[in-house]
Amino acid sequence: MTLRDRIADRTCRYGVIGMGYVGLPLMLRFAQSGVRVTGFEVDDAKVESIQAGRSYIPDVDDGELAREVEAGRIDATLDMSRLADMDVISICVPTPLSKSRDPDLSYVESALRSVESALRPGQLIVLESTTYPGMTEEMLLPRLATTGLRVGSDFWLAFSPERVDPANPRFGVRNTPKVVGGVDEASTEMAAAFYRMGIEHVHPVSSASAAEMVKLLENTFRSVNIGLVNEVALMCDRLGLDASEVIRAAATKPFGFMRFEPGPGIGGHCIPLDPIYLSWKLRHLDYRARFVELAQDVNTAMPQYVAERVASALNERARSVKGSRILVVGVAYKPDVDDTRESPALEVIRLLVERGAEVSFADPHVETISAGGALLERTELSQNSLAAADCVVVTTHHSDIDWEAVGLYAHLIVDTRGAVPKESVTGTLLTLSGPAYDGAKSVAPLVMEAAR
Ligand code: SAJ
Repeated sequence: MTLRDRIADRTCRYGVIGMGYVGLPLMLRFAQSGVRVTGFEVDDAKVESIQAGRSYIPDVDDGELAREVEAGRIDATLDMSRLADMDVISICVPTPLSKSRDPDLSYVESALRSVESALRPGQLIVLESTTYPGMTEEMLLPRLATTGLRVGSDFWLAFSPERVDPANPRFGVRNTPKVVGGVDEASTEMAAAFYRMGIEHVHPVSSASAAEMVKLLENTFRSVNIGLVNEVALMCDRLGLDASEVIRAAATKPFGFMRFEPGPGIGGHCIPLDPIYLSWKLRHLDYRARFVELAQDVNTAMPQYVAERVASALNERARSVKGSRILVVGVAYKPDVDDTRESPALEVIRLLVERGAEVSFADPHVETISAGGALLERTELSQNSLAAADCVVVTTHHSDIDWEAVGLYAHLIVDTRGAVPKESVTGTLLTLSGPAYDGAKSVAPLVMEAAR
């Protein structure tokens, strides 16, 4: 039977290297579409968890996973030699940045060594890890070709960007269109045929490099637009305007505008890193990706701006940062996730600790963080913890936080997310830009009376 036949009758064996926030949802999706899936890992805790039907990814439901494990459609292993039994292999390992902010391809290298030694005729290999345009063709193909097998006939090789959006209630693997691009036409077709088994819409492009560039465009688009609105906040502050009000009003335009929100910087595993893969590659082609680099400059400078805004807010109340008790509310990199990777809140905390503040944090999704070299346990968000703080800094606007209570009990708030409703504020509120709002001089007396 050919691979096309095995795809057509869903008897193909599917291997996913890397059971993380990309690999595990992919495994579940294809198991639920009737394919036998094996997860390959270097972390035995993950293997044990999957074998026990327990998910460690919030977007992957335990019950659904357990059903597929019990049905024998999902298993997991540390044994990379079993890749030889797979007909299709997706590589879903991290592609972080090195300390020198260059692409760190060590995880892909490691996975590639395993794939190379297991490669046999009839296999489709797909890289899903975000990388620079050209990597599949320039690095993976030559290595796999050393086996003597011919791409496009003995085996197939493609790139397909992951489009996982953690905590997104609407879009998951099944209904997020999947872009695929092969190193040749046969590989594109084979990859498209495979992904169509579990994903509603597959969008083939002409090459693996095009598919790699699609992903980088998507995330650079976000990074640049977030950088733009962050700069709008810096400009509005100098103009004495509230950037959120301006952006909210601009967003009433029903065409030709797309709303982004200023914040304390950008976090997560995609947006802060992916654009750097693009600028890194273009530098090797003697081209400076100016928008990418400018957006990085603006976005990475936001935590410093927030720390300075806190310092001047305290100064207005004759307090120095040094010795002030500061409660940071929300440390995950975006709302309603428990992930703190690259979270700008951690940089804000580090900067405030560096200035001598006594910093604590509250976040219903995160129990401990390492910031400024210390391990911090979370503080419960309560009337007492809010009232005890000289300044409350809002850095992540989780939907399950009582923002009215923050407005009611905090004396001084620097809200970088526009999360605290003004009408609830009894003390002083600063957003990312514009003048302070003094709740004590407005409706607040009634609210304060009610709170007593
Ligand atoms: N952010 C802002 N202002 C905004 C939007 C985001 O400051 O207007 C910040 C967030 O707080 C966060 C960072 O940027 O710290 C990244 O936010 P994100 O919404 O882009 O969230 P991610 O990193 O989970 O991005 C994922 C991406 N998915 C993949 O790369 C596969 C991205 O492509 C999605 O567009 C994004 O989810 C999404 O749609 O939410």
